[in-house]
Amino acid sequence: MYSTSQYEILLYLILINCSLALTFNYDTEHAIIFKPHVSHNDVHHDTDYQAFGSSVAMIKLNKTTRIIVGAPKGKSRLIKTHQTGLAYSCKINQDGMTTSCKEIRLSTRYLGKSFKTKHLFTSGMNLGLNIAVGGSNNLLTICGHLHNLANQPSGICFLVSPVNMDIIKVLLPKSKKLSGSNQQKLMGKAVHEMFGFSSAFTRTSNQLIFGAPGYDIFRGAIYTASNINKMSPTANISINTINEIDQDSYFGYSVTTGIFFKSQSELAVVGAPRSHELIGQVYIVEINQNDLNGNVIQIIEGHQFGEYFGCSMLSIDLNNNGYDDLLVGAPLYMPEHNPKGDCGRVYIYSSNGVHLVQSAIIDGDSIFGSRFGSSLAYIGDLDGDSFNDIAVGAPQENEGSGSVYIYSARLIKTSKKYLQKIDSSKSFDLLGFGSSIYSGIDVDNDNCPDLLVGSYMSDAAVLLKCRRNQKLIHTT
Ligand SMILES: [Ca+2]
Ligand SMILES: [Ca+2]
Ligand SMILES: [Ca+2]
Repeated sequence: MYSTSQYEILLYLILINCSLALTFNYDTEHAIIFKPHVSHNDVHHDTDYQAFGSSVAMIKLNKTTRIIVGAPKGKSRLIKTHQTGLAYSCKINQDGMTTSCKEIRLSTRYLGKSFKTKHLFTSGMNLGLNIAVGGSNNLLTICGHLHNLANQPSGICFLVSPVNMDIIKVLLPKSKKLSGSNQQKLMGKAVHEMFGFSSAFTRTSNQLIFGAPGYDIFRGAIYTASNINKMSPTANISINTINEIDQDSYFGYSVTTGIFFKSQSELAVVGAPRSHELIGQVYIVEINQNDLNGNVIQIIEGHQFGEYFGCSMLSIDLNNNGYDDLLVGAPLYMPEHNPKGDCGRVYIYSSNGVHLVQSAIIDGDSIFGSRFGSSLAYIGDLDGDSFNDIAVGAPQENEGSGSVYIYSARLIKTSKKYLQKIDSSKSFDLLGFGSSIYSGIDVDNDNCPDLLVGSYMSDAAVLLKCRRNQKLIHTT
């Protein structure tokens, strides 16, 4: 037993080390799971794998949230061409627990006679593998990077109004001759340009950046579409390449944009995970609306042969210094102590106003085969310290079930410990959980953004609601 004075000292020690704080985490017990719609009259069968969850997004219209899920291997009920892929719009039913997902009926009525429907949708185009949300009107891009018509580079994206799901613009790569032929060949096989494999809306102007990692035998390129708000079914599109990049670099595998430097201009960030002899590179380039070689502002090199540096990226101000920081995923990174490989890692670069310099590294639990860093997302401020926080996907962790790690950005530099790990093998028994992540939208209007996670190997997407959590936290 403690004497009174001893008890007071003990209580004092507890109080100086801990404080009562309002924190948040994600509620795995009441997760809401979305699956693609399958009806008895349908051409679908339960066994038809759709890769539903390869991409996820949310759009808030008034107070209602649309959950968007891409299924690039699915068969469209609305488009007669075999297996184009598709995107679903999902909702939570009134009971608050069950869900329904319907194919997004992409309407071509706005396009008039500019395009024939049969030319817009081609078999095996992987529609829905890449979905992005942005622009001043919260528009949606849905891409099919393997869309293919004769004598045309491959890939197509649709700019879609989320209100009525009309296609308001068709975005196509430029039909221009490359080294004498549009039909590029490698080892006797045609090589796709893969326009729309990645895409990003600019924040400060109404432009779109698209990655085309297959361009010129996988040298890769980016395209910029301007005037996306103009009432026209097409956009001005320009291509930017980088002269120094070798073939097979996959420049354009991932794209994002950010304001990193004192100039305050918004720059494009382009991942090239196979460049520099498989070390991988990330290029910071000016967004250019002329068909030019890109003006490179900074190149960030990968660190390890084959780590797939630049596979995923996220640009967000983590340290509140007014400049965006850059997170770069390297999901095939192999630590020295675990030579089995594919543990994955995320590198964080912060700006001093002039350059981006490496400021931290996160590894998750460094589990063999987990592919930590395959996906990255901004999640808002989860722990209430006024710094932005992040989620990192490790979709192959625990023999393919997958996990999502939640980090407080402020704590990354010092502890590297995550706030929460959402482990599919413990909570949902889904496969490929964490292949895609989207947040920043508050679905249930409780002032805390909720988390949507794709689980493409199980044809599922999981909505995890943010939950208030009052507890003692250590402050020293
Ligand atoms: Ca910053
Ligand atoms: Ca925070
Ligand atoms: Ca919420």
